[in-house]
Amino acid sequence: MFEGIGSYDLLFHIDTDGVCSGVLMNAFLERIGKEGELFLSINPSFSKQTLEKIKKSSSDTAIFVDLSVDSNIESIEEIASVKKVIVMDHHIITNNLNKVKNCYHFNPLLEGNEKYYPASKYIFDVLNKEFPKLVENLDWIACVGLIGDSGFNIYKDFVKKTLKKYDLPYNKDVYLTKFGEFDKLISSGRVYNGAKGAMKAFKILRKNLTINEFEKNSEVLKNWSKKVDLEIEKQIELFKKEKEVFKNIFFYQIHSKFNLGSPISSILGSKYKHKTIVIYENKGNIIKFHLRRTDGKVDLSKLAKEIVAGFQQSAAGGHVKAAGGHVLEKDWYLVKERMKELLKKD
Ligand SMILES: [Mn+2]
Repeated sequence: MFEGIGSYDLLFHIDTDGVCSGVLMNAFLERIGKEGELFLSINPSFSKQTLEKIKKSSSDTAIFVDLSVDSNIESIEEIASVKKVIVMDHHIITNNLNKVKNCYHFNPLLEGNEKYYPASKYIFDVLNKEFPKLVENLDWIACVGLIGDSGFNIYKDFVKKTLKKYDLPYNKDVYLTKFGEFDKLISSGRVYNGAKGAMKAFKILRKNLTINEFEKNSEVLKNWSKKVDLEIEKQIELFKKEKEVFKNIFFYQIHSKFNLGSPISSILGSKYKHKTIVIYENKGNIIKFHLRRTDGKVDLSKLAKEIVAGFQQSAAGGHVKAAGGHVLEKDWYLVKERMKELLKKD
């Protein structure tokens, strides 16, 4: 399948797992002599402009990693009418894109593998199986990505083994290991500056494919990360005072110049394991929300889809313990009420 590629566009999710997936794919394709045209860090529900850009680019293949674009089947069909489409993802599936002509859809769930499988680890494993020599020194990038997607507990042995391989110390608090530190650096791109920041993190990582080089050349990300940390501390304090409590749900609206929804909800999710954490932010006329529930008692992917169902310009998706979505601001009140109704017996 990869042999048939002439030139490609690469689209990746803006979080750590997405950036690492993108870098793994890009490094592999460079090593087999393929050139990329367009690199874009995007969200799963991408815009019309992005669609046009991909359609018009001179590449013959569009590759999407860590993006659940199967929920956006019309756009994928449009792209597949002019070029080959490869999707490598791990999110819950809405459509099997292998049905679309010219489209190749890889997802562990399509192979009957229900185990939680962050995209960067999945892509690394797929490539490593066929081309072990080409990717053997990229294993650490898969570790960083899977930590970013909260997969550490499931892939502890792989992370331990890889730390050892590079003579790095292990710590049972994974965020105190080198790979946990790198996850924080890469995610600070998105947090500090959205898709543009994620792109910056991608560019730095793809140019620095060894641990030492990345460590040395990630000053920009280190600076962003420091600023982000201060802001996170401030927001956690505000959360304690201002959160809205309903039964076992904690609602909190963030007002910040950074994109803190995802990191704040993850921190609070692991702190309050038996609460459903709902963090939301106002972005233009849209409310973006982030859900976390670490004890697994509520299926958040299902919940997220149920609460936005039927609302205009809405989207939702994710995993059992972490999910999110967006709705128009005018509908947010109703979405909240629906959530309260669905969780009133929890
Ligand atoms: Mn992911």
